[in-house]
Amino acid sequence: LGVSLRGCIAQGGGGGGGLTRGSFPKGFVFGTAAAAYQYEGAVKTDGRGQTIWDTFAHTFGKISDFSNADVAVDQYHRFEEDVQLMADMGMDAYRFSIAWSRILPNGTGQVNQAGIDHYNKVINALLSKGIQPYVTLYHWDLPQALEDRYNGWLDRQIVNDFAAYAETCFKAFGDRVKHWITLNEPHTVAVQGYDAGLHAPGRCSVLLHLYCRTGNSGTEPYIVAHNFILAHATVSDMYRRKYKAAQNGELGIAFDVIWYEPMTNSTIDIEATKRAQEFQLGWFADPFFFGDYPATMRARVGERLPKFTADEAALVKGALDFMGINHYTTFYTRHNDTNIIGRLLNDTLADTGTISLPFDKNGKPIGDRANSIWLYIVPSGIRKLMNYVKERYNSPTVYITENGMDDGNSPFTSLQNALKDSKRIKYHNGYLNNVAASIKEDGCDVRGYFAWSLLDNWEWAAGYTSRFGLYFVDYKDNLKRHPKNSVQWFKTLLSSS
Ligand code: PSG
Repeated sequence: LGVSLRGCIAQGGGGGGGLTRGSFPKGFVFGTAAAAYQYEGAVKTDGRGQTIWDTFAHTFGKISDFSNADVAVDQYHRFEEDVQLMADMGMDAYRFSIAWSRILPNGTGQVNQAGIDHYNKVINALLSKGIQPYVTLYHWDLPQALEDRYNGWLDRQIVNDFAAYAETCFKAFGDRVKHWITLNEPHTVAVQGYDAGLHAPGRCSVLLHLYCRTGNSGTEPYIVAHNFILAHATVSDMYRRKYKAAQNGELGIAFDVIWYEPMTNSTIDIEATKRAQEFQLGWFADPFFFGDYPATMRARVGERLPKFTADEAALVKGALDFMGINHYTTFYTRHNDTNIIGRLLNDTLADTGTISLPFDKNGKPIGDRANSIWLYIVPSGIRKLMNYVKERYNSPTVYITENGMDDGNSPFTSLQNALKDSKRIKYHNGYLNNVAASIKEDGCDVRGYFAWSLLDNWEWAAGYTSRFGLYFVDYKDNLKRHPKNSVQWFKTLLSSS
């Protein structure tokens, strides 16, 4: 607790904020994280096929600032400059994603050599600066062809097609890539893409189909979740059988996890808090450790929750080499079984019988807010989460695959002021102090930490209104990158011993 308290108090302005490399075990990996569609742009370059996010972003009314990521921050053309920015900070690793539709423009079939060439150049540029590639295979940009052919993740055929794509990547890049994140946030995709309809492919049945043309919020999230789990398990099995011996890499999933605290100390709210977490992390992680979904989910979702056959359960159980955790915030949870709003807006939330909010029962916010309406700053949450993971899953290897906060994108903020991101420094200092404590004091097996994000970038349905970068991107001046103060803070930390 001492460490986490100090973490909250330290402003971290002096660089490192008391933290040093030595606060973490030897070999602890520091990196930044990114994703293809949010960064690359060049959506029609070198044979890239269209994706469901191109389609979604170009559908009127889906993106809050009416933007799209056709250009994004142009990392497709500027990766060399961006790798240098990472090297300047002393980063050990870069987590980025491969766009499936650059490798296989139609999702399956003919491999696009230009796509392979591109990622070879990126990987080699990183390695030449001593930066390890942590590669995400799927960060939401499904080839549109597969959505058109069989509704993408809703069809079991996706498991085979994803495995074929993954195998292409292992063959092309596996000699140099030793850490693979097969899937980014399958939970976010299931809920936002198929229940609330706020993310591609924008399917839902909430609000009497007024918001989404098609979909079924009560069933589809559970079906795509099942296929995500089988997809990772199938890829893991294939990698272990055919590539592991020669390449010796590791495969994980990046799970999105909000930490939940009970809103009151009543038994009913404490039970609700456990349930909310089982419906979030447990939904996707339990099958890999226990071979099935949490019993609470089976009880509440009933026949809508798909079942694993005995063979599938055996394939899934044990198929994670490490757990990636994308963690940003903490909410309060209370029991809520007459969930009218849930039933109207979000069926999987209604199924939980809970409601989670960033305010306590008196309306007091749980912490300082960032720009995003869901992002409240609660550094102690990450330590509690690491301990929860350790207890529930018997000390798995964990990487924090994303952690960070955003500022707004106001036209009235001067460049000079936008670079003064003391709130971001305080955020990373607070969260990193708690990660360090979870390792040193609590014995959690956390191996690395990736700040979201290297640069400001295109924040999905929030478009360019949200700035998560350590580097500021000037959208009005040729996407020029400018270091925010947090860059110097990381540099000081990473050059310490
Ligand atoms: C993750 C978690 C929440 C909302 C959005 C995300 N939450 O706790 O309510 S998305 C995730 C994603 C990355 C985003 C980043 C920031 O993997 O692509 O840009 O976080 O939203």
